[in-house]
Amino acid sequence: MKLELQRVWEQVIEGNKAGVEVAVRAARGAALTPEQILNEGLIAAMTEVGNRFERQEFYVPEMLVSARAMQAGLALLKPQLMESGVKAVGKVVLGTVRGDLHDIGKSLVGMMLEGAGFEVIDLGTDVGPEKFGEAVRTHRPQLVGMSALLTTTMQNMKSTLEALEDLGVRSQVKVMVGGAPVTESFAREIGADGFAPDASRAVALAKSLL
Ligand code: B1M
Repeated sequence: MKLELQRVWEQVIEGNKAGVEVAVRAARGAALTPEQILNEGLIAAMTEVGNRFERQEFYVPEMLVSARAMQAGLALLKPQLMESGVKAVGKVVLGTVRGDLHDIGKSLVGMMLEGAGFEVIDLGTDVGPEKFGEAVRTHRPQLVGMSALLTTTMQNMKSTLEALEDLGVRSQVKVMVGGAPVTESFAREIGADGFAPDASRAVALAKSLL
């Protein structure tokens, strides 16, 4: 791994927000692309944080400081990750499902969708089925995007889809799902219209669903 990327990786693991900012700027200065810094630096580090959590070398506070540090790096990359000057191609209501507080992946998906010209209404985290339904009625999007990071909360994607049916708005929108434990077959099983494993493929999927 390039030294600059190694530095980004280390600073996220250490949860050093200021250190991540310095390292991301240095990586940009060394002509590394935003995608390289994101995938091989920031995201790779969060994967390692998760592994350490599983091995009980890290606990929730360490995960949290690493997440904050990663978000600081992400904020610096945001302008470059977003393509500029693209007209609104569609509207997406996006959120992390009920019971789930993980927001980095969802925010990244939102950022990339905005960059590709979508208007994104980000409902945040811990979004219940009724709130998704209400947002569809109010904002009339073409797409609904749900994110889940826990095997327990991914089940709430199904209840959200059911709520959209009950409210009579399911046929008005295409629903896409994603998040670490979510798979293509799970998406099919619950009746979603599509699944994407990462943010750039979420953009491609959103475009194809329109
Ligand atoms: Co949590 N956590 N966490 N955590 N956390 C995981 C998810 C875990 C895998 C860690 C582990 O054990 N290895 C594990 C889940 C196990 C499981 O369910 N099988 C776990 C656990 C157990 C927990 C708690 C229960 C811990 C506890 O309290 N005992 C707790 C739950 C809280 C809750 O939500 N109710 C918890 C808490 C937290 C923090 C709050 C400390 C923090 C989140 C902070 C925040 O988001 N602001 C946190 C973190 C940081 C993680 C890890 C380390 C990193 C997640 C992350 O941000 N990844 C994570 C381990 C891991 O994933 N390796 C872990 C980077 C991000 C860019 O990737 O979110 O996957 P990701 O998003 C990707 C794709 O999935 C996809 O695109 C994104 C970009 O490529 N994608 C979509 C995501 N959403 C999409 C939507 C789409 C399409 C694609 O369409 C709409």
